[in-house]
Formats: sequence, structure tokens, C-alpha cells
Amino acid sequence: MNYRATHHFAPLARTVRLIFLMTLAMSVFCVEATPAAVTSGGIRTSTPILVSKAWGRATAPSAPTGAIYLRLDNPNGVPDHLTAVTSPAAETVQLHTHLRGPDGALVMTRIDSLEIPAHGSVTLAPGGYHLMLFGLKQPLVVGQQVTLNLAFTLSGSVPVTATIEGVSAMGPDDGSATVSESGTSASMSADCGCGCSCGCSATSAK
Ligand SMILES: [Cu+2]
Repeated sequence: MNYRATHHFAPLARTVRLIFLMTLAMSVFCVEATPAAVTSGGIRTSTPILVSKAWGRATAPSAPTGAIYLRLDNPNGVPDHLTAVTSPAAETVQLHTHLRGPDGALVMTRIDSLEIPAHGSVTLAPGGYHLMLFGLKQPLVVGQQVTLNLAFTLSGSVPVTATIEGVSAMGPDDGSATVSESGTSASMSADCGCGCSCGCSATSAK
């Protein structure tokens, strides 16, 4: 190849090399910048659902069920949905809520999914939403750490560890709270069978 030919192709080689280096740099940047990127209709959300204040109540030695409560924060601009939960501590875990029946009593009801609004939060707490553990492998005892895996439509799989509090606790780090519910006469009981000590009936748990 003579001098003229080499000179003619040199700019092309430089361009190809430049494109290669830019592509490499962009791919590295993308991997580093969005470790948990999820998408919804082409909209990229870069942070998974934040789970905090996960806790539950100690159960009676023979109790087959337990309940876990926690807070879910959605930092993204699109809603996300909690659709499934698993835990090595139980055979199955269901999403439950409490609805007030015609007679005014709270009735525990299974739900298929729980929406966490865009830039919003949902708190699972006694008397409301909770994660219901069926087929406990062993009783839940104070101080125990229960691991769970939450599956979200957009955020994917999010692990969480819940701390077990006393049988009448009303929140995380609360071993002595007394149960009260303003405006109602709901009697609270630790042996209603639903594991949440709220006095609800567990008729909907299959
Ligand atoms: Cu329940």
C-alpha cells in the first residue's frame, strides 16, 4: 500500500476507534449508574422500592400463623405493586388487609397485589395491611429475625429482615404498647387465629 492509500484510510480508522471507545464508555457508565434499573412503558425508574421498619409479633407456641408489618416507599414516578412474598420461616405468605364487615367487625381479607403509588408510601400495620405467614416452621419469638423476599412488578425481588417484637407490640421497637383503637369498641385478642392480635376473624384465610 502506498503512502496515498494509507493517508486516505487513516481518518476512517480513527473514527471507528473513537466510536468503539465511546460505546465502551457508555456501556460502563450505564452499568455503574443504574444497578437496579427497572422500566415501565419505556420509563426508566432507577431505584427499587424502599422497605423499612419491618417487624412482627411473637406468637403462641402452637400458633400456625404470624403477621409481618413494614413500610414501603416508592421513590419513582410510576406506581409499583407488591404481588408475592416468600419466607423460609413459613410454608406460604399471603398479602392481607382488614375490611370492616356489615356488623362492624374487622374481617381479614386476602388481596392479590398491593399498589405503592408513585412517590408515595404504604404502611402495613395492625388492623390494616399485613403479610400473613401460614405454616410457621417454628413459633416467632421476641428478638428473632425473620427474612422475607418481596416481589414487586417493577422493582423485582427485594429482600427484607423483620424483627419480632412482643405479643402486644404496636410497632417496631415497641414491646410494651397497649392496644387502642379510637372510635370503636373492637376488642383486641392475641388468640384470634390470624396472628395479628387484632381480634379479626380469619375466615378468609385459605
Ligand atoms: Cu391476615
